[in-house]
Amino acid sequence: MKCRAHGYSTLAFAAEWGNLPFRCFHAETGIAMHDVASNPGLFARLGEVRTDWTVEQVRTLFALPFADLIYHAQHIHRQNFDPNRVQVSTLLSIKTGGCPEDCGYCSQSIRYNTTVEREELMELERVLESARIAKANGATRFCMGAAYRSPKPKQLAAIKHMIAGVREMGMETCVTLGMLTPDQAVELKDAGLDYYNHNLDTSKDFYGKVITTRTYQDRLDTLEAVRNAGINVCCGGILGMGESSQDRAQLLHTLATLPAHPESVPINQLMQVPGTPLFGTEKLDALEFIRAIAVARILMPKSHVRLSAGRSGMSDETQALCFLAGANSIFYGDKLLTTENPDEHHDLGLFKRLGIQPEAQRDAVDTAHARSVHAEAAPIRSTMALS
Ligand code: SAM
Ligand code: DTB
Ligand code: SF4
Repeated sequence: MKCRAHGYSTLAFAAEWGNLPFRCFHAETGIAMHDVASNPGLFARLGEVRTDWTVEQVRTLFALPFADLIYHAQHIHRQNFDPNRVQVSTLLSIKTGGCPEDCGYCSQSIRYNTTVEREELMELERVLESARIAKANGATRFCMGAAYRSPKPKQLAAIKHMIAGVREMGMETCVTLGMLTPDQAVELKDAGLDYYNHNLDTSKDFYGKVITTRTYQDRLDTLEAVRNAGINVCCGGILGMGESSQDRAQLLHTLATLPAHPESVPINQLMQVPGTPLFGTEKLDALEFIRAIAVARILMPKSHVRLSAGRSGMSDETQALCFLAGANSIFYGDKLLTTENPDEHHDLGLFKRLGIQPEAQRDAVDTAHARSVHAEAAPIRSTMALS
């Protein structure tokens, strides 16, 4: 690396940068040379897909001046993706409410007095009808969520039919059903499942303040089972639950130091549900949320970072900054699982104003194993009804 202004090599610069009168930037990467010099283990390796990040490095990224952070995130984003394409998923709650777990944010736990009514597992035909509509509206992935601690054999059998049916329509499939055993993960893979969503939710340290009925290790075990079964991993968390900036750094650090990066990283903003313990939590500064998106993009350069729950409470400008920071996936449709999402009309308008096109389905979905999906960036060809 050579400084554009001074022609110093990184090493010479490292020795002398303290004497220079202004910041120098590397000609190709735009990285500030004093950053490289003071933290070569971090900045000299930006853009590399790596799983050996330290928490200190993650905190250093969070602490960058906002413009520098966004610059790095956007640079890395462009190395791996078309910056004007966003992947579109649609979400359906196939089994709502009555969940025995105590997740402090959740509308569906039986422990909290929310307005969500308990429903049985949805009939296959109703699920497929929703999937048809989602596909007609331009979604390329259909995500089915169930309020389970973990699925029972009979439930899994029914859900496998749903997966097969949605896949037959030519959409990618994703389910989130709680904890899985390794055998259940293999069963889902055999049914044609492309992605399994299972979030870490927050840092290991803060976790106990949000959930007591399953451990952080339980979550890591399920992620391992999913990965070993050859299913793409969708794993992220929730911000704005009252966690500290250190917790946000730790969450992203844990995600980025898994044996392989999740293919999809949903970053949710807490949807505050009356009746849940986390209702009334102080709202997270939007700039902190955008920072977290940018850091996720830098740490996991080839993963899709999903701007997930919480968009209905964000301004268009905040969402635009999230896309600029490297978010390239959303949930499309006016309902998440039980809470609201921006209506389709609004999202279409936002995409149009930002010049964003929906991403076409990846060709690689048939050979869904993580590394193969990551081998190439998504094809830039939209088959979607949206424009
Ligand atoms: N019951 C399964 C489980 O928890 O593993 C799957 C469904 S659960 C609703 C999926 C994820 O949605 C949670 O792990 C959490 O990250 C996210 N989520 C749930 N309620 C939320 C809320 N109120 N705000 C933001 N994200 C939420
Ligand atoms: C994820 O990370 N976010 C989605 C999906 N995975 C399943 C769920 C968001 C749920 C928001 C609250 C609700 O609608 O109940
Ligand atoms: Fe149950 Fe999932 Fe809600 Fe936790 S997040 S209470 S496991 S539905």
